[in-house]
Amino acid sequence: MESTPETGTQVLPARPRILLAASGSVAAIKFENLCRSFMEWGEVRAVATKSALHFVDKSSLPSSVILYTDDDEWSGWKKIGDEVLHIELRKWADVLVIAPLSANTLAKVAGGLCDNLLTCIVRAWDYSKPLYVAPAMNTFMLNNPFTKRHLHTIGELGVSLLPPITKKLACGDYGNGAMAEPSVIYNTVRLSFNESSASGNSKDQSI
Ligand code: PCO
Repeated sequence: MESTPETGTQVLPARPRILLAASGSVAAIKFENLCRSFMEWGEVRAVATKSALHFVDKSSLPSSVILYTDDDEWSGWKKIGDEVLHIELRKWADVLVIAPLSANTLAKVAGGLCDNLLTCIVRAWDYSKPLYVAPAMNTFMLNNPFTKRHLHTIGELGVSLLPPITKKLACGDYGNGAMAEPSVIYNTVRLSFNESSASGNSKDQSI
């Protein structure tokens, strides 16, 4: 986000640059819907992990949304001085939204691991810019003590939680762990981004 040189006051971008990421949960079937919602507000670029690609129908994504995958990370890199994709995307974005956030990607980012494009972006993230996560996983995984620990750790970094909801899950179980509805994700991020940008504090919605 830019600031005025005279005052240092943050300028709210008219159309923010939104980096929307999906990791490997079945809730990634809703990624297209999320992309279309966020396009109403800003410029959208998308990232999908290898596991997310099981659930994201690439051909259904809006043509204006560039989808980056792990294959793109190094295919454009030829020599010293060339751009590195995860650093360029980290610089480009005004806001990062990870929806869905799988149990595995949550554990990796909480531990600082960075073995794919998405986790490298998070590992390089500038926490003065907002980062929202919408976890999605089976209830047994959600209730596992690791989840609480990992959410607590990323909350301390300034990550904002879009909590999962209770409903019938993909496996037929009924319980908490479904990704928040795309409309809720979109409205919550947009409102909180605008509020925190206006107050000059992007961390006031932290977990
Ligand atoms: C898989 N995990 C899940 C958790 C994520 N599920 C959801 C919803 C969808 C249908 O409304 C799949 C989007 O249930 O977010 O199901 C093992 S049980």
